[in-house]
Amino acid sequence: MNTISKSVVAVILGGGAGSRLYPLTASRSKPAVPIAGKYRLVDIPISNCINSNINRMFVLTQFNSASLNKHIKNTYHFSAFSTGFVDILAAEQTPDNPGWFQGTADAVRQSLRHIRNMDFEYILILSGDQLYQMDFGEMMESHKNNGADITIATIPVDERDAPEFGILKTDEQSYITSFIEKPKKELLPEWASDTGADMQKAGKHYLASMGIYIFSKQVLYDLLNTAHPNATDFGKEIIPDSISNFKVSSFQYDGYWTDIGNIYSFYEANLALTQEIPPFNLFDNNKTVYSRARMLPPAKISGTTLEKTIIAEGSIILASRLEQSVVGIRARIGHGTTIVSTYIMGNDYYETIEEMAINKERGLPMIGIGERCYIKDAIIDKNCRIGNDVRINGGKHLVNTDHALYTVKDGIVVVKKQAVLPDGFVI
Ligand code: ADQ
Ligand code: ADP
Repeated sequence: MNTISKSVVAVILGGGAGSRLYPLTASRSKPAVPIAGKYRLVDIPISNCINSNINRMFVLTQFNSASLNKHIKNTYHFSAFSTGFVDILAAEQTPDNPGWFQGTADAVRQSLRHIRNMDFEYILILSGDQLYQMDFGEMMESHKNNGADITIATIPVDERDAPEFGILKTDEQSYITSFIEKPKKELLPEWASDTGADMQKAGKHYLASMGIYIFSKQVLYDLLNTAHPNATDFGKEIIPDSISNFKVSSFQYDGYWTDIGNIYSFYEANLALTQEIPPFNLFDNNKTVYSRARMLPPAKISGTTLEKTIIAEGSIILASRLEQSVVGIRARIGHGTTIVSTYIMGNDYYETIEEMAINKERGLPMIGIGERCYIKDAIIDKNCRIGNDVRINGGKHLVNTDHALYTVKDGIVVVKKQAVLPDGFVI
């Protein structure tokens, strides 16, 4: 075990009530939401940890869904000679705590009883809904070299994004001198920083917290248990209150990093993977994104024009055209169908020929997407049955709605898990 894996334990914040990613989180916890055709959200922070030689991880989640358990159990195996593990800690009722995690700080506080007996010096706290590839070793070095109590990873952002984040200012030594959580637009002028010539040119004048923190162990205990025993949030309470009492340092990051916490940003980040040179690189020898090895057959495609499209293994595609789309594992798409700017999550299983025949008699469409459909600006959750001649025309002209079979959010149509859309259905 090298020094970083000995000294650091990572805590991945797997999500609160999960309402921002609804309906994808209707039946699964947020870390289990499928991304990029074959991964789950939680694979991103876990892979970043593994690639940074951090192999002790806790995933904090509000509820312990079957898909999250299965995924973690089947994916992250460490050898008997390693101390590595990925453990899920779901909010639990105890005699002195009746409820769920009240917020990020409360989630970590409640989990400390599981973590405290372990041997470590630093806790790395990560969000579960961000897409990025970062070497935490460099951040750890900076924390130690600066003699910091807390280090926050930061990234320059522009005026449009700044109100969504914690914004901070630093001195010449990169110590944080002030912090405001999600400032109103009117307040922004007084929060501008010198972010460097390139960033200024791109209009990125504000230094935002990435919600990635390193705490020295005792500092975190003191803050959560002694100084702020009732604080529920890092961004709203713990971090702003620490600035004047502790050495809080900024570690500025300049790679690709994006928040995928709501339907639109989740959709955009998935589709961005189809670009010729995507900002998030799945094809990197040194930064593997780990996921469950499924032993699926290769994708089988016939008669389809493919334009900027990712197709996961195990798919059977007979469609006419797929454009700027991500097609997940075991997806099935029928003849004559066109799919544009859509993320199809795929399926958990195949139907047999006999099952398809029985379902056809009953008038139930096959699992997957039928013939002559047109689907644009949509997310199709797992195991949907979309019949023939279905038309889903997403876009800003649609108003936000929540229907039994689908939800519309910011112009994106999300077809719910296992939904059955009969032949000729139109959205
Ligand atoms: P937000 O992302 O808005 O801002 P928050 O909603 O607290 O903050 O979520 C942080 C992470 O914790 C997310 O991954 C979320 O899913 C998870 N989480 C939230 N509540 C939880 C709970 N009760 N139990 C377990 N996990 C929970 C934060 C910071 C900002 C910073 C941005 C960067 O507060 O300062 O700029 O992150 O994205
Ligand atoms: P075993 O693997 O002996 O059956 P458990 O089922 O109790 O043990 O542990 C499951 C996982 O928990 C293992 O992968 C192990 O690495 C991990 N683990 C080890 N120490 C701790 C700890 N202190 N807290 C939480 N999980 C731990």
